[in-house]
Amino acid sequence: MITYYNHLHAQHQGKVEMFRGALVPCFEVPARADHVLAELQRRGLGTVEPPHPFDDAALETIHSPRYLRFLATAWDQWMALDPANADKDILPSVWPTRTFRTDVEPDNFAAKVGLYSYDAGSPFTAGTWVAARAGAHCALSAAERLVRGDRAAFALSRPPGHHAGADFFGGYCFLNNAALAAQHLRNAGMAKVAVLDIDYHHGNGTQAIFYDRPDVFFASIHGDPHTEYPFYLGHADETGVGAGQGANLNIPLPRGTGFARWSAALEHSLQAIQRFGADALVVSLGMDTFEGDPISGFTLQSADYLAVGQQLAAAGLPTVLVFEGGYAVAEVGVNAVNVLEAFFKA
Ligand code: SP5
Ligand code: ZN
Repeated sequence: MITYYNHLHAQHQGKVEMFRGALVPCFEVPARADHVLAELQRRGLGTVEPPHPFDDAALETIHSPRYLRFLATAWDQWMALDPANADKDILPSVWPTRTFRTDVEPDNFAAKVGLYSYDAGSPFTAGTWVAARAGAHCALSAAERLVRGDRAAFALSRPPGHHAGADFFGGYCFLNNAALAAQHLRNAGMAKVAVLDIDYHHGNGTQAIFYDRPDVFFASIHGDPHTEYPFYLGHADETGVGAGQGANLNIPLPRGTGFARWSAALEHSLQAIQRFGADALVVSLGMDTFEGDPISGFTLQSADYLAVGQQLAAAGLPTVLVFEGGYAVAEVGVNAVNVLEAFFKA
């Protein structure tokens, strides 16, 4: 199995995020990806390469041109406000909620940041655009391997992607890597693609991107949004709209859920994906379902991830795996590579 490793990921290094009225150190840190890479190399699992280049039109298959222009120029706009901004992250502080207009892009920079985001937990830094774009290229490169006939490929990148929508960032995510991979498979001629999101948090961005589409099935197993981030999407009654009706499956589970129940939800999701008739699978591989995760509430153990890899492999579909969340930094390498090794050996 080939791994496309985002060699530029460390250029995205947020300092602080908002939590309960205070700015606290970011959970989404460069060491996360370093640990996964080190564990892959320790076990000698497949080959590791940097992503292939793609032009920005590839990103427009999912993201709006207006949003991409914002991401590409945000840091320069920030620096133009005050040279002292070099030492600070961009964090949004104002948003257009219900009754406000979102069709007019304001000139004010803080207002623009709010237009293109939905939380104050996702700092935008000097290297965020460069890192996120290379990460998207990892996902596109991995998808291209499936087009060329490979059984599986892994996009090892950060920042993660599944909370990012067509025109907004949030949840530590800027470009939706899994959605880009799925669309790349569709454009290459695969008629039906499924995205299976097993990050602890609901993949609101991916769901929103494909919600009205019959050709991309989205399934997600996650902490119940009544209590868990991202709160405002991910309920079980969200089943798709219009032509996409029936092509969205949410399985919210309560805090404290362990592997027996979680694994049954995975089996249920994979059966739905089989019934849908997917030609390929994109897995949003978040490792924040781990018991030791500092911001999440499920209780999966490291050894459980071997069984996850076996379950995914048993679906028998060409599979792109895209790294998402997982904040127990010391364990994230072992846990992620347990999935990959079990998948690879199945
Ligand atoms: C990709 C991904 O996993 N994004 C998750 C974003 C979650 N952001 C909100 C984090 C809330 C932090 N709560 C801290 C609880 C400490 N006990
Ligand atoms: Zn997550």
